[in-house]
Amino acid sequence: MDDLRLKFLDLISKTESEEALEVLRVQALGKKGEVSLRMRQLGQMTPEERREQGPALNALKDEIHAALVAKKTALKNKALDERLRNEWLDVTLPSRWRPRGSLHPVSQATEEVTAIFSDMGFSVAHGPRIETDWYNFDALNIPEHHPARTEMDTFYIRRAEGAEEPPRVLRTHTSPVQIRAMETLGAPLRVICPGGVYRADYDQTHTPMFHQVEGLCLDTDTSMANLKWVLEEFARSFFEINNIDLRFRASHFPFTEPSAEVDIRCSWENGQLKLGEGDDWLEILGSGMVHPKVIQAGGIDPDKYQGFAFGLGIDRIAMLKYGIPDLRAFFDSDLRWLRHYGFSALDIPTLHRGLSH
Ligand code: 2U9
Repeated sequence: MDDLRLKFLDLISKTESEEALEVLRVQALGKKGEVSLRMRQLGQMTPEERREQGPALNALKDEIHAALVAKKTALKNKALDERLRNEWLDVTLPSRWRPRGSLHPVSQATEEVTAIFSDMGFSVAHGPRIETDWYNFDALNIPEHHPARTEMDTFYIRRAEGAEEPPRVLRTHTSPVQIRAMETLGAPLRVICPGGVYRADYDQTHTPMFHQVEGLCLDTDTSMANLKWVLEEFARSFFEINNIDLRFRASHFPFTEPSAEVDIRCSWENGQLKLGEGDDWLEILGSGMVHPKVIQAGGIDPDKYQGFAFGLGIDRIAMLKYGIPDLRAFFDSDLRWLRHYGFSALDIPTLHRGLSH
């Protein structure tokens, strides 16, 4: 019995894993284990022998069991110590200083345009990209069969045969958002509406989805002079050049009367575009005094309020400002392009810090 005791206590003390410890337990105390076998032999002994051997065997069984439990606890503690040594984290280390992602030039330009117009007292409004043809066309003085409906290469939403609901389109401009703003906010009103718009057109300078910012200012005493000042101030701030020169060219849009397209003075030297100098002109936006029928459609009295509106392509002015040559790359999701032309998400444009520095 002493041999058995020494053997198992020695084996248990040398064991290095919980699995090996379990094998030892079965070997000693399991049904067919060596200690259990001895217990079973008690039956064949004389009563005197049994009286002597019985308690000794029970004590051996308890001792081995206690050694197994103690060793198991020691192994568990050792494993925990090991994990604590390896799996540590220094929470006092500084966080990664540069985010991996970057802002798309369209997002950056939208933020910059918004900062400029916010400073002039314009609020920002958003609206649905799927619109009824009333909000997209009729309310903007573009009646059925008006050529502008086809000129805008409209995507129509398919309707069930004999459907009752009005025809719906992917908005071709953000103008419907301004109709909705007139309905909900009333006049006086200063609002800009940035967002994606859709036209069925695809070549080097057109994509079927692009981005616009449109602006609307309604009051009792607004004129073309206010429009000119606002757009000049905008161009100076956005392109970050002081000697900006704009040219207002008479044009025609159904929603404004009179209407003007606006060009910016520029020069092209060795393929390099410079704004504010030279003898060339580059078209950057469209504008005009809002047509009385459009003010009426927005639920506002055109005899009391008048105002101006303008619209510009964000993708286009982003290309001009950041020197991006191809519009289609805007929508390719090419990570190398995004890394090259993207902006830091932490550089939020503000007028006092400089918009894009
Ligand atoms: C309301 C009243 C008037 C918005 C305007 C333009 C002129 C214009 C183009 C610029 C480039 C579209 O992205 S583009 O192709 N836009 O020329 N947009 S006036 O006039 C409005 C809008 C809403 C209620």
